[in-house]
Amino acid sequence: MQTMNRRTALKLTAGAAIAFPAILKHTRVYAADFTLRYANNCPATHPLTVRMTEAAEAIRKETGGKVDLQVFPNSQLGGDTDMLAQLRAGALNFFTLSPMILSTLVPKAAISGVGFAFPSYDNVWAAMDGPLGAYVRAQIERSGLYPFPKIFDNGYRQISSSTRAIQTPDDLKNFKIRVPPSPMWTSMFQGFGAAPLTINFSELYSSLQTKIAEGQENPLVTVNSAKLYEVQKYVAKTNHMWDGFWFLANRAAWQKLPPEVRKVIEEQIAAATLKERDDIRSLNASLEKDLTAKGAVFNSVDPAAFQSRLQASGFYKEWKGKFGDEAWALLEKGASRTL
Ligand code: X2X
Repeated sequence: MQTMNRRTALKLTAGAAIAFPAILKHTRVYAADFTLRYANNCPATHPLTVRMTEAAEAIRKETGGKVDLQVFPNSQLGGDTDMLAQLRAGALNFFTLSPMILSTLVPKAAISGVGFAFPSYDNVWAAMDGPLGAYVRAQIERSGLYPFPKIFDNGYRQISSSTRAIQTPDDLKNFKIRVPPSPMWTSMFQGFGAAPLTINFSELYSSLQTKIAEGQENPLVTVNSAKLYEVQKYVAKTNHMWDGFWFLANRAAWQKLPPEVRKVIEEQIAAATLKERDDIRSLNASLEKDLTAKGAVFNSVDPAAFQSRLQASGFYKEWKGKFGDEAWALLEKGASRTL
């Protein structure tokens, strides 16, 4: 394939005098003042990637082309643990990460992922946009990262399997289930009696395809956008935990940006977050039908049976001890229940 650099392209088109200004605009001859890199683990069609791509465009427009926010979706730059290291080193400016995986760096960040904590989205947003979120953000700040005020949604998580339907907690016995890298995730599935395997999302599809793992757990939006239905058959509607994505910045690089640039970015990310939350909520409600049409076999479960298995395993006692009374009290208040 023949390639053309920008200068050649300009020379070629400069002859067409009338079209020149329009071409200038579209070929972006002037480099941006700030080239910023954002990455995530989500496929191109996932609402997080869709809304972040829109936000990048809005930021470019609002800053008159000064800010070029480049979006690298789909674990293009590596798995979550790699991308977190890149963010800390400054190779990435921004990264969205599950609080549970972030807990490998900021242990208390995992508090929002305690199993069966939030009975509804009303509880989730009141807690995460309120006192619990503020507590976690203060913990994250100590690590050299800057968390944006609002967390994106990942969704309520469901268990899928290629080998058997998960109807009761007993069906999880010795079940080879992939979990993301995070001590509490491993502990939770050990509590159910399963055999959890820690695997980054970037390796999830292949681990299911090769049957290294029999199953996994993710919101339906992810089962659909990452095409996990191609390598999974059963989906149990466990809603065993809510999960989000903190929008994280490398703090040193963030603070170097002029205040007016930071303001535009904060506003656009906040708008993208609210739209993404709506997308996830409505998609998760409608996807059962689409996934069934693609061959998935759904079943409901009694969540209380799963939660009491966790209780009996000592999961809540252990994690309450690890998080401490202050964090636990904020979680219980946000969830409006005693755990
Ligand atoms: O790794 C996962 O399963 C995912 C996509 O849900 C997270 O980022 C936590």
